[in-house]
Amino acid sequence: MTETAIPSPDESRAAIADLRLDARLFIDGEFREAADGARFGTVNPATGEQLAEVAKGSAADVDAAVAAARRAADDGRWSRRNPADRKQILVRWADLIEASGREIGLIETLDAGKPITDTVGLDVPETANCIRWHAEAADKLYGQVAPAPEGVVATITREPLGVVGAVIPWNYPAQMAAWKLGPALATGNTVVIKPASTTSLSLLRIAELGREAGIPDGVLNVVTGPGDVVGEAMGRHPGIDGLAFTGSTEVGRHFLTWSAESNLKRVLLELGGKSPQLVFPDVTDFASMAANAAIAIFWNMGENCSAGSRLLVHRSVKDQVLEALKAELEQWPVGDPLDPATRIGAMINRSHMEKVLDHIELGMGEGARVITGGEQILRDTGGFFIPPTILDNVRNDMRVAQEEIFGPVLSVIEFETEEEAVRLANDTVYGLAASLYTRDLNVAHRVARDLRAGVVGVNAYAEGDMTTPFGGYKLSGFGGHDKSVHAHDQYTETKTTWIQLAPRT
Ligand code: TAP
Repeated sequence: MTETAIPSPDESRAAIADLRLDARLFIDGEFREAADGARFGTVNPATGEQLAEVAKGSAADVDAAVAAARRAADDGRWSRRNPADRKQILVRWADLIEASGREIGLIETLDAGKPITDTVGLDVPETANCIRWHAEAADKLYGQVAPAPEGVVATITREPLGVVGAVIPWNYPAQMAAWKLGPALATGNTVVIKPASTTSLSLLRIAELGREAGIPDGVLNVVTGPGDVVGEAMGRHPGIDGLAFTGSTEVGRHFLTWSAESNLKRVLLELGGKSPQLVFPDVTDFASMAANAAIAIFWNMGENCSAGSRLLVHRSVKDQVLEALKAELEQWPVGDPLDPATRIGAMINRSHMEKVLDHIELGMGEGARVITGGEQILRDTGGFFIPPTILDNVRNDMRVAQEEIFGPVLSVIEFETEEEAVRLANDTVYGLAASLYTRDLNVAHRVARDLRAGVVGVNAYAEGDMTTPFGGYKLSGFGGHDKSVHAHDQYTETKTTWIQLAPRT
């Protein structure tokens, strides 16, 4: 992986002047307007100004994309291709994405308000890395031969589902696309993918690079447009064999219903969270703990499904923990996402910012005390900025401790015993991630085992890497995992072939 230098604000501004944003649908290898010619405007959340006019797809466009994907699935132009060729094309695609790191990162920063240091330095490299990782597995995963009786050869092989639909969120637009596209394409599926309406642009550029890399027409199709139109049409479509969704639990449930009411397509859901961070009394390196805890909740403006939004702290160390967190936050400047020093950019849009501010008010009404942040700042920019906010005196039964806020808001809750900490941590409808801080190996292993969460970090905020699966328990997920070879399983069917051999004559 080559490292891309983060552009200076002047370099970014010069690049913006040269940006070519194609905001049309990408179907059957070409850009085209929506069937009815409709478009919708998107806004740069750091300035409140209009950024682009994006094609507003409809059910007719979903039909066209699924038809193209179906033709490509049926004629085997991708699924029956030598897996080594598929690998080569996808690796080339990853290389092109990496080489366009500054451009794609800039697009995401403008579209989503994310700091340029994160988009260019993390999100785009991770997008390329994800596609490359799955591509490289394409010609390395074997089928099985079953221990069948004499005279029989029984093989167990994996075959692509066919046409995969993906509906993805706005918080990591390119990366979430890669988490679906990498394994779905590496295993030979064709795909129809819908980005979030607020953040369609980077995926369209990535799809264009896919064509340049040699992905055949019809194999990768992008339909932009509103979730309740395009997303629902995909969820109900009889021509889609599997549907991978990342977003809210509420919308995720609909996909299960639509699957049940249509063709029983396989549904994979990666949903919300209210993840706990547990700090035990034997912690001594408060600075390191606070640095990790801050990343867990404030990275990406807290717009992160695995955000560690509940800090469960042993009563005896609470003061030190809060002091360390306040000191850590001095290194988290909020502001212009184009400034490489910025660590907290803008919230995705005005309505989401208002929802987050309402939650802060709600928490105060429930008895919480704001010890830092709590209000919109930088109003004169026209953008939607909320600084890191810490709410003290929270009880786990308050709404701020139970509802996913999806913003830079940390609720601090005290505990006395290990049992109580585990009980509070698990007292949530979600179960995506958790982190715990202790120097005692016994506590670490006991608690990690007791936590009902799909990803547990010990002495770190950790989601693992491409080699480890990502997904949640309870209302945080359903049907499978993103990343690792586990993701390959979910985009494939299992086939048994039972071959009866004639006896030797
Ligand atoms: P969702 O509404 O769930 O949006 C996620 C994706 O689903 C987007 O592509 C969206 O399209 C689409 N969608 C929306 N309504 C749909 C519908 N009725 N039928 C089919 N597809 C639909 O999430 P959001 O509005 O972006 O955020 C709401 C909350 O969801 C957040 O506050 C947060 O709690 C949670 N969320 C979680 C995650 C993760 S990573 N788990 C990510 C984002 C949001 P449009 O963009 O066109 O609406």
